[in-house]
Amino acid sequence: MAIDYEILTAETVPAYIDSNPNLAGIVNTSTLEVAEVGDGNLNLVFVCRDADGNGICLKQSLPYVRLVGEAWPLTPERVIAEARGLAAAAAATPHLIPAYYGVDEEQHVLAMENLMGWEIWRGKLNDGFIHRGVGAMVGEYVANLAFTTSVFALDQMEAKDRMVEAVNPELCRITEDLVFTEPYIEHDNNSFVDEVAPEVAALRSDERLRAEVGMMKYKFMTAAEALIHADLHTGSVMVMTKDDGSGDARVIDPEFAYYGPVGFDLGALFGNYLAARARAEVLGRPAEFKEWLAGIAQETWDAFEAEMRRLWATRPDETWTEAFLESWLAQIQKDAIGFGGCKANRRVIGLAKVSDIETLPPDEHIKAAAIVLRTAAVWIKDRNELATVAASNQVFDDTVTAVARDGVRKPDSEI
Ligand code: SR1
Ligand code: MG
Repeated sequence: MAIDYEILTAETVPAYIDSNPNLAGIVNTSTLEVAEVGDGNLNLVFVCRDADGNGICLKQSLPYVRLVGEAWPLTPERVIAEARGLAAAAAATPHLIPAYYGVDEEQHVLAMENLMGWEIWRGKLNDGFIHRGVGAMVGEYVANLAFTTSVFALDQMEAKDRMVEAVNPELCRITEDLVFTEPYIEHDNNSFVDEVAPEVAALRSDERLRAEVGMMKYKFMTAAEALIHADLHTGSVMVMTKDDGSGDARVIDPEFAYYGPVGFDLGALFGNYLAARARAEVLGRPAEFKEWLAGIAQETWDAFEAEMRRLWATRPDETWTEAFLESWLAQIQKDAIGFGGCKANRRVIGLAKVSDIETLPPDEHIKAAAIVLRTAAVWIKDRNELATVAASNQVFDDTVTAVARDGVRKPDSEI
């Protein structure tokens, strides 16, 4: 593959910073320590710290999917979508994202605060750490990003301009394929152990489920409600523990950002909470951790709803009435449950799995996979009847009970 821009390395980063006037004065490059820490699926990430303790983080888009290699080309222009997502969040919730230092569109590099001492939420959930308040913070982030970029807040012409400018087809196609299509068909990107195959077969032969997944995909592809993060899993949230013992959060990585359904961001969180809950269940984590985790989706929803109600009072256009808000919130909650199911299934069956499930010992892995897939299937099919996060949590509890009682599906089993 011919690459027409310089791919950074830990060795070349100091000179790159020196050559970029926008980055002058943030760190002392003569004492800079640089480490490439990208453990995501797409990019290079360099965390840098100088001898005085000042930091910067550079993220560079490769012209292909890092997880797969040059065989899967992908536009490095995605860095512009990420810059757009960061800028919108900086305007709406600056306290919930890293400080943003700008984008280099030629070298496809984004510069931001080095969140020193912060850690990826997924890893902390995997290890059984409680960060109280973080669920609410991500709900607050989703509401503010959604409201401030939607027709609820913007002039109708500006909203259309922003929607056009934020079209992100290559990244959306990844989600369309990996989340909504591939898990439900035979595809080379899928993989799962033999013991999970009967659970996957049950999903694939469920015509109603397939139709409802199609409805969710259709909404993802057509409902341009607001600028959404569009990849808001627990690996896109960094956390730390504050001095008072509560948690703090920063949302990162909005390179999939586009105008899409608001429920998709909440669903991404719900689907990943589901994976974390399944892990906690099969590992028999302490009750305090499991109880906190059991309440996290509700905490996120409650914060989202409260923030939307607060922001609603600022809307300039009285077309959007109080009664409209009630209907809209009810619809978003149903969408979030359905999208949550779609996001969970792909992480068990398709490409780009999650460590919550993948790092479990074999027997626990199989049980957790079954819990996730069965819960997710009900969320997708029955989202309109479930209607609330509380009801979706009950589906999880019932599924845990059923898997403990009956075991996982065997080939040709009737469960
Ligand atoms: C080929 S990219 C795989 C996944 O990584 C990103 O984090 C998104 O979740 C995407 O679906
Ligand atoms: Mg990402």
